[in-house]
Amino acid sequence: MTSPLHIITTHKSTDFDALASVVAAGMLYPQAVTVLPQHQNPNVRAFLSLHKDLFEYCLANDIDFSCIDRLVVVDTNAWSRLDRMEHLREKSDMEIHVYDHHGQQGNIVPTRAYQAETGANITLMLRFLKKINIDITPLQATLFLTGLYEDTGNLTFPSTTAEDAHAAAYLLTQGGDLSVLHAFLSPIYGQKHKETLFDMLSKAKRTELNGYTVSINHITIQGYIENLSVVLQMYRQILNVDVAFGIYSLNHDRCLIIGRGNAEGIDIGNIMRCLGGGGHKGAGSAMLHSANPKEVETSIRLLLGEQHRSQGVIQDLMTCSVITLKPEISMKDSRKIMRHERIHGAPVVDGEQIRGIISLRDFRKLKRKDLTHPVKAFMRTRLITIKPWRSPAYAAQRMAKHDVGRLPVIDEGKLVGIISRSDVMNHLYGFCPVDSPLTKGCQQSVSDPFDIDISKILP
Ligand SMILES: [Mn+2]
Repeated sequence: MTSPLHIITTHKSTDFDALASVVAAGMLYPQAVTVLPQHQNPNVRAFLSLHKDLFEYCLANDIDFSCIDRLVVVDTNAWSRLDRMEHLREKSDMEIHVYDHHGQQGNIVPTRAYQAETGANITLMLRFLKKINIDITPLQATLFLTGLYEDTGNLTFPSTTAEDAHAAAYLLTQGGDLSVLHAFLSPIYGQKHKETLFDMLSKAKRTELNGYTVSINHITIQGYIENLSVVLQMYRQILNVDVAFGIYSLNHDRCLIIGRGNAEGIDIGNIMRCLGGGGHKGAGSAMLHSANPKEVETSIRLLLGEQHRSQGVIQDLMTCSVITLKPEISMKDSRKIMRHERIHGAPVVDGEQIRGIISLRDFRKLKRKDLTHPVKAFMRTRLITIKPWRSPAYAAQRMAKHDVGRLPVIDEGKLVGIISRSDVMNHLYGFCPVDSPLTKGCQQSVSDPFDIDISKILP
């Protein structure tokens, strides 16, 4: 009779975060056997072959599945991401413990779930290691730090949390070695990678979508190349776009899609999940069978558009009832109106046509005698406007670039609203909800710190 068996496993294409999590789980479950997927990322494989004697593990084929009574899964919560574990799916006399940082999108039904949306899974594992006061060796600290840095892009991906940064600090105090880490994190980049990159660059297209720069590239790969994500990452950096997608046609009618990005409003992992893959906010991939690359590109564009809309558009943030001024009104009267309406600026409108914009800032250059002159003599006529379907991030970019505090919102040539710097900031930093009276009610918020106090100019 064989004794009951506890096993620990993780996802296919094992990366450093997954390997680190497996090792950490081994410390939490000292009786358990580690089962690694057959296929690991190349740099993880290099690490394992160098540290062979230090990590004991086996492959799924070596295991007698009938006697497993506890399965510990780390860094994923989907059966399809595990290597040859299908037999366990229907097993009823088995506990499942899941430690995962991928949000809710899995189909493993755990007996115990330990989930948190941390940038790296190892950060979550460390919570439990700290609780039971286990000592971490410098080697373990280095491996954990490698996983942490890989999954958070050296703590720069938008998914990075404060807990990740604390975990990094903790691992450094435990002897995590940054030079060892860099040796393993520096990507494997060979002749084939270089050719693929050059091929992609030669047909690179850069488009703008909802204020973000996007590049979607399709190429056919001959033979087998590991780690195409390295190529795509370089491609994104060289093109200097917010998001890049590589659609790679592979052998056997397969199509690999990789996405990389660093944009507040775009969740690459979400897009990949819609395509049947997975990932994080800044990075993700999907493997499709018999897909048409053109259609994949269309789907990506549609998903980007949808995501953008769910993030909020200017239309939802703008003030619709715009207080406008006539070109002939005197500066003195315009000031009275602005003071009465508690606004810092207003578009100058002639019929349906917007002619200019006047703000408190324009009063700075006034002399007392100028107050009787019409607004049109002092308004700014170089108009910086925005379309209602644009993103708040785009509005922020535009305001910063042109140094203006408000943008008239123009649709089909007509003024339909106005958006102020504080509306955008409130939205981006979540000071208050989109439809709160604070953001919705006031045209060009009164608390705009960049504008001047009118009482200082005029009595
Ligand atoms: Mn991970």
